[in-house]
Amino acid sequence: MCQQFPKGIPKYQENTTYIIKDMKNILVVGAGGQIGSELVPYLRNIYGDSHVVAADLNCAPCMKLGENGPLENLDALDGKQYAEIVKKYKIDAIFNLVALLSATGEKNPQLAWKINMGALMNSLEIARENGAALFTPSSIGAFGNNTPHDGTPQDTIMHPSTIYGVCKVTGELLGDYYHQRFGVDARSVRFPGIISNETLPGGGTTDYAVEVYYAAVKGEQFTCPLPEGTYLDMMYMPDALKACVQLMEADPSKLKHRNSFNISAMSFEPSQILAAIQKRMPEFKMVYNVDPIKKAIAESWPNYMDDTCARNEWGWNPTWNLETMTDDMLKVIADKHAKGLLK
Ligand code: VAH
Repeated sequence: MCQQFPKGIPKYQENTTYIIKDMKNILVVGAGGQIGSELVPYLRNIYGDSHVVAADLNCAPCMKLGENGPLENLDALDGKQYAEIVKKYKIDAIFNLVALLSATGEKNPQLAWKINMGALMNSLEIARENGAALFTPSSIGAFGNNTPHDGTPQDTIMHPSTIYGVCKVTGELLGDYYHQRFGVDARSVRFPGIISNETLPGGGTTDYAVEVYYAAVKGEQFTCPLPEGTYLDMMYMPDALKACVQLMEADPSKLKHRNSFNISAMSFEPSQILAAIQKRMPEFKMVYNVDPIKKAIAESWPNYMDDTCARNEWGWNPTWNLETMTDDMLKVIADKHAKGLLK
């Protein structure tokens, strides 16, 4: 039987000796990305700095992840190197965050498939060979035009129109297959667009909802690539991080689903995030210059998902909404701006 994901110990305190019966070791692959750069410190705060290994193809932008814990340079497509790192650190749980996102994928679908699926297959095989649990996120991108857009069901038509979505649906099927066929403890959530203030996302259709805050703080007019009225399911990073740990720590006997759970937090369209920012910064301006590719992708995705299964099977319960997120995003980004830390 594969080992379960480690139970979170109380908030990790430095210089404290923990008698940790079954502390495990966690590897985050793609640690330098939008999610990984915040998931690594979040996990280290729970499980201990030395128990969370950060790995990325390009460690240069995420060197600070190596300041208080292990950091490895890893090409997730190199199965041999990947397996060596898993054995070196006696890894029991892997978070595979490697992906070319939706808009980038449409520019080079063949490369997107190679990277997204190559990294996933290596992750699944290495998890199988080493008895490690595996978390690989899916996305609202796994749905398509013929899926109900409002209250998108947990179990429904999955017919995405992007290579990113095709990779996500394939990944969900592979995760469930590896669980049923080999007993791999593979779990996953379908993330909405994630909004954060640590590492800028790259090449996503939902990136506008991050970039708009930076423009506001810099006093710049923002050009929105999606048309007014384009609703999308969105989530603030603290809720996304909570979901990663909550799902991986959930009692497996309670899980009727595994790959992959709908999780939802808020749904808004560009004029609503504009209004939320203008409530705090009345002089902020936004104009529209619609990107037809991003428009087509966004219109094929859910306005909001039904996340009842996640709530019932592992206690999913988001805490951030557009108002509280806007307050926090503007505060954190303004602090960075004042310190000259914005690129
Ligand atoms: C993208 N941010 O836009 C990613 C995400 C739900 C969207 O997967 O591609």
